[in-house]
Amino acid sequence: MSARPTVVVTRRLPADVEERLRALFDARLNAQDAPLDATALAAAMRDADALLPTVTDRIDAALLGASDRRVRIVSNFGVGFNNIDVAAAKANGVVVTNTPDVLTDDTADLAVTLMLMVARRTGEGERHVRAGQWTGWRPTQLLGTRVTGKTLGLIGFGRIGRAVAKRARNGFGMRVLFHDPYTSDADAQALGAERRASIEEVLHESDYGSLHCPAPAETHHLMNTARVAAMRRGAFLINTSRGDVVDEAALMRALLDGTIAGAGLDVFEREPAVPRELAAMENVVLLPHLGSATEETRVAMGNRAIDNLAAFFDGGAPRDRVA
Ligand code: 8YV
Repeated sequence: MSARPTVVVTRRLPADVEERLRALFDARLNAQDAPLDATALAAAMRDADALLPTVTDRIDAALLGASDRRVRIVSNFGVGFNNIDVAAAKANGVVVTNTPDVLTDDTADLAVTLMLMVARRTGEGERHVRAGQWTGWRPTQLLGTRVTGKTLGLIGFGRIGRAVAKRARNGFGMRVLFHDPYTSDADAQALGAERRASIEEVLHESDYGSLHCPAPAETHHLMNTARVAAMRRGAFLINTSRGDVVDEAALMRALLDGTIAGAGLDVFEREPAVPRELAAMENVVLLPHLGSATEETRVAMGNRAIDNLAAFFDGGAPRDRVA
């Protein structure tokens, strides 16, 4: 690496990651952890060689196409990169990288957590105990739905979808169905998962539906009114992908009128806003985008983002280039 490149880091990262950033680069860290507003992002694009953003930063065509832009690489902290206009990055010769692999297991664990929580009504139970309302054990109290041996339908069978399949098959003896136009049958057979030709077929046969697709424009509202209605009555929807893959209004209607039994959501259409009607429902579990939120994974994500920057500034090819 020649002169130390200037890297703007938009949010606080684990201490070890910030230390490595400081050691390698002229790192502009965000000690306050307040999201950068549009003016601050524009200044960063102008004054730095690289940007290390997160899901809370929208890196749009105006930023990427600005005539005074100095940033040459956007090293996203996250596997999903729907916060970045990748087409505009390509058009303007800006390299974009992400952080795959390192968060696969933790995100799969969280999808399973949501499935168990919503099926077994653990959120309701916990609220009940904490509120001091528990008056004693009863045979009919808070009866949930069994997970073991049921059918799980995965929409998307990439790294995270496959990790969920493994847990569901090996841990809970579930039958696993999936729809994914980009996965080979060999991958599926090794995990004992069965392909279906359409999303509707998967949903129609599944007790639990879990979303593991990326979030480009094509998957916006993939779970629309019709697809939610294609789910079994009594089924549960789990989302750890991106909020806008689900039409939240359609989902709320289906939850209210009993079209489906419940939902476990880690992501929302307009984060951090969560509709009040949704928050008032007992048959949903709501988490604040925790998929990759373990100490181990957030450090690994930071290191992966740094590795991508280091490779770029060393004149090599960043391992996780997506644009
Ligand atoms: C992160 C994620 O919390 O990697 C992703 O795509 O959604 C999460 O792991 C978030 O993206 C951090 O920027």
